[in-house]
Amino acid sequence: ADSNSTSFNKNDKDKGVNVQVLLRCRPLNEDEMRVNTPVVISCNEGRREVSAVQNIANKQIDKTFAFDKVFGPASQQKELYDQAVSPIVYEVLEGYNCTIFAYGQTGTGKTYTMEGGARKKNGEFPSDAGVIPRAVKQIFDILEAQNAEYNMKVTFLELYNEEITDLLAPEETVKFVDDKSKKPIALMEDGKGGVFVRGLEEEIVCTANEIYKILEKGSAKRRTAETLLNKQSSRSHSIFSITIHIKECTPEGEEMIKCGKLNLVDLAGSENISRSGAREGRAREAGEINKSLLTLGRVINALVEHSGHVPYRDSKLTRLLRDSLGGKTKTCIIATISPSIHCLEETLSTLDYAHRAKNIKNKPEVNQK
Ligand code: ADP
Ligand code: ZZD
Repeated sequence: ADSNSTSFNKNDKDKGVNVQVLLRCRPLNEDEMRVNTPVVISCNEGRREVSAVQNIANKQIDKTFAFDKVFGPASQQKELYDQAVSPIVYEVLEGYNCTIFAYGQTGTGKTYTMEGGARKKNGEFPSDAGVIPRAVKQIFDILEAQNAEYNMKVTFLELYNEEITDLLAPEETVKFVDDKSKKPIALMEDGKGGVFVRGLEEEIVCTANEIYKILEKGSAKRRTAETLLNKQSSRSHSIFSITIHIKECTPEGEEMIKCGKLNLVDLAGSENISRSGAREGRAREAGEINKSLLTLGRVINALVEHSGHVPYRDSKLTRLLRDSLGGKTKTCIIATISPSIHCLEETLSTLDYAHRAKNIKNKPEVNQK
């Protein structure tokens, strides 16, 4: 049965709900086509399988991995959204917290999948829009069709080298990094096992267009910060979150507030993180080890191996997303890969990592108010 439907009975839920893992393979780009780059990945969407062709000692050995859904190189943004993300948005509106991660090597389509093509000057919705703008549009379409009474707020942050940048904070905080006016951002325990980001700007929004403007502002700020601080964007994580409160009346006429939150996470490039943990040697010397990404891998390992201590506290990313990894949030991971032979080693590492993550179980709960 389709495990991401909402038709679980109570017993299923007590045992937990697996993290959903989707695999997306991008097409070869023009340059790769021009030089006839060999393709080593085949996607069978119907069987939900991905195979990597490996030539070892002149023998062709295929490695096949199964996922909850597989999107091949020809898959369009709308297809992935309608099949994989739209059901999650419905759950957010039912009062669940949900998280969608994009995981993969740099250049495989994480940002393309999460953000997609740029906003058009004529205001038209881009056909290559990614998960974030589509989710925003769907949320407002549904709420407006239901004539619902709601309020909504968004946050947008970047995590680079264990430092959080608020992408919605006023401009100056980026321009003058040492300025006294810089608002301190700190991760605080909320006393209930969760964390919150103290000092993070929360923008209250009423329309989809307001959110698009905020995304524009946040993206611009991210780029400025990258240039000024000489950041390498592939090493940063971004988290865009939407929190929605919906007022509802029970059949008895009682007022009820449903609250759901959607976290959309574009992770740093997964290269330099080996299958077992830190890549030794060059990457380590160059200081390229991403503490948050490494810890994410270790948290996943600890969860799937039930090895007792789960090192959530070892990085900001895993502290921020703790509830998405073994907690009450419904989680979906979109793993992205390239079909090229030149990426094979990293691709196998991503396939392995993503396949393992399928074994994480969460215990989703509706937020009660
Ligand atoms: P990442 O965020 O993983 O580093 P990008 O999203 O920047 O990767 O993608 C790298 C390049 O490949 C971009 O030019 C992007 O437009 C293109 N691309 C990625 N995925 C797809 C896809 N599924 N279809 C078409 N083009 C894609
Ligand atoms: N990937 C595009 C941004 C880029 O790098 O330019 S697309 C969507 C999600 C998060 C941040 C930005 C966006 C994006 C956008 C485009 C142009 C200016 C700002 C933001 C977008 C795309 C469609 C609708 C809304 C926002």
